[in-house]
Amino acid sequence: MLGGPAANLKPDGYRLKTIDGKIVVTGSNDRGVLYGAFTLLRKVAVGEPLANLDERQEPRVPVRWVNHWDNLDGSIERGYGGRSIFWDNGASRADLARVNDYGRMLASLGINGASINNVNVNPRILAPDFLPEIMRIADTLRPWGVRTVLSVDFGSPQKVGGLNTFDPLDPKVIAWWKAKTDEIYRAVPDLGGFIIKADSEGRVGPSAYGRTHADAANVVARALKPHGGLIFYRGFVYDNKMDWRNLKNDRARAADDNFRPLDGEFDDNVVIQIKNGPIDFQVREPVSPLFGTLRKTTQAIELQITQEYMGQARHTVFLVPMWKEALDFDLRVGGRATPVKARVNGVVGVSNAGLDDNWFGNHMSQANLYGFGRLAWNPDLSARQIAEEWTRLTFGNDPKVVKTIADMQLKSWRTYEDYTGPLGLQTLTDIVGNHYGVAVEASERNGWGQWHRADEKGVGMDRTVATGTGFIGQYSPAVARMYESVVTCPDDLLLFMHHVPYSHVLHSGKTVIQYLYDSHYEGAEAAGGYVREWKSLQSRVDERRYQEVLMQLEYQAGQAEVWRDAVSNWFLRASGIPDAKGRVGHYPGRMEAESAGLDGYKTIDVTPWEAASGGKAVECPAARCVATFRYDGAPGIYRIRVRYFDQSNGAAHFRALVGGRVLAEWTADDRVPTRTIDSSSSALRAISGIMLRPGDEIRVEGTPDGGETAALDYIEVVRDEN
Ligand code: GCW
Repeated sequence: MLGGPAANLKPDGYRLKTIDGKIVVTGSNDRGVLYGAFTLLRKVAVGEPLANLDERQEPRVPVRWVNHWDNLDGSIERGYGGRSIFWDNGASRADLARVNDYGRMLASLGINGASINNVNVNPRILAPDFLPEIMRIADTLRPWGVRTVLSVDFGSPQKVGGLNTFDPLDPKVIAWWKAKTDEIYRAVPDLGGFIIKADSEGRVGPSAYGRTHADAANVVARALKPHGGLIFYRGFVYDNKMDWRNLKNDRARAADDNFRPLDGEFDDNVVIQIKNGPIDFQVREPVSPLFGTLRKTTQAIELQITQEYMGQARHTVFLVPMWKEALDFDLRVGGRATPVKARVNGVVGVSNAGLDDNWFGNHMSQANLYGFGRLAWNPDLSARQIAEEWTRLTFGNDPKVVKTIADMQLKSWRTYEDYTGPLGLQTLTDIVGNHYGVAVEASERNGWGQWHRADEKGVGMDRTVATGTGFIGQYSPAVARMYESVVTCPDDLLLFMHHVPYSHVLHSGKTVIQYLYDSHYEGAEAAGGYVREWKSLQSRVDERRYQEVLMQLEYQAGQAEVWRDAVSNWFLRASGIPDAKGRVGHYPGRMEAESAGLDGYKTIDVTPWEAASGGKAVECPAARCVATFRYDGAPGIYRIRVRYFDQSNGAAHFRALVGGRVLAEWTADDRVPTRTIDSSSSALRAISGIMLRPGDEIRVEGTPDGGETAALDYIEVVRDEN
């Protein structure tokens, strides 16, 4: 039964109450009633008792939005779940059924707005003839209480308006924004507002006219004001052509340096949208100091649901524990308890769901949208509660399933950090390329400012006030004191804040270099453990999803080894300090392809060298090539692991044989973000239960296809655990 408006509830709040055996849902507005109904459904699904319900729920913040980085051609920037649900070929998608489903999913989480186009804006979004396309999408989202929001280009007055300027103080420009905004609101009266990325990564902004971000935000804010619209102006402003040789330069400073002087100059419907960390959605960052700096400006936190630097939905990484750390972080403003969650009026998530059945390209990644919505509503929920709820709603209430999946999700961020960038190194990925595979030096010696400054003596960015970039001084005195000293700086952020020798001893008692080795082995081991844990759920999870998740986890475990070997070898070479446990550089059972008998295959150097074992691989320049390995170990039953390369520009074919008998054949047709032989294309095929005797010949045959050269890295003969 649905009741009418309830008094004393914040907008979107609701109440659930059992009265005379009936459940009454009352809401402060339509949305509240809808949210109450969804909460009731959730309670039914997870098996909560309904007999004596009496619950009031109110959202912590009024703005709970998702952002999409969808391009009008249907592609998605940093999207891993297929093509856009909104756009296709320059117009709204003919069939918007998935937008309707998406709106329902958002409503079930209490999310009340969605921006539907990339912050790297195609200015056509504001062209007069494009308005019907926006209306179709807004009409589809509206029944779910989801307001449509548009990303707009700050140069629009010139690019679509035909003016000769976009100077925010020019009366023609002011009039243009007003007229354009009025026109949009006539078509979409409940539009949430606009998002602007200006003066950032090649987008135009107020700097073109020597104006400030406040001038820029306010001109748009004033056009939105009569309609109740908000402008979300992104704090993600930095110089991507910074001189890396200057040790005082620091991208982490940028947001605070840019916006601190403007506090108090923004109109009241301007919201500064600040990424959780000062760099860019890395696996570990401190919170942005800007959350503490702005006192007279409304702010929102921007979290990234899409797993750009977090394994791109090929790795299971549950982000709720990370987001909670950011939301709970105490900024100590004015010496008083000031958690980030108390400073923000909005929580925004970069969602990038796509047309794939599972929305994100990986079943487990859906938990991140779920968790985002739940935290946006109530940041005090525990990560475990969210993980368990999601698992129950997604895979059912079998206690073993719930525990196994929730446990895996809850440790997955730490695991990923362990093998991709511990101690505050940030994600050691290819930051100038696909942001996916490992490339330790990709962040150095360029203008992007994601430096970690590793050399033969030490590692880490000195961001101290005393000797470094001064970034730490942007925090309140209490927080700055904690980070400024290596004695009190937490190990997890040590290399984000300090440059130390490899022999520096952490609070844990380990040296930095040994921690780097150990964490990579532990992370890879944990990723391998997920496969075993998942296998214990066979027949408890439906077969299709069981197999799909199994494949994903096996792949992740294989990639974790690539990361482990690449990062640990890179630091071994840089530091010259061996692994105290003797693992790095020693791989029992491994036989390099470049040392095998090669028929047709040619040895090549791989770039970066750490992406392949021994820095080399073999590739096939002919129609078919063969690599022959001789087994010399003890007789027994073994697993043969073939590490090969699977790029996106072909589907090479492989066969593995022992003594002329075919053990396995496969086609390398995985979806990976690279066309070259590197860590992103590194792939693993494991063949179990193989009887081997000394002197046996193991042959791997490769047949290239398209641009893919059937390249091989190594094979490993290991004891079979099955
Ligand atoms: O993390 C970076 C991404 C860009 C993105 C940018 C931003 C939309 O690599 O793809 O652009 O951040 O947040 O604006």
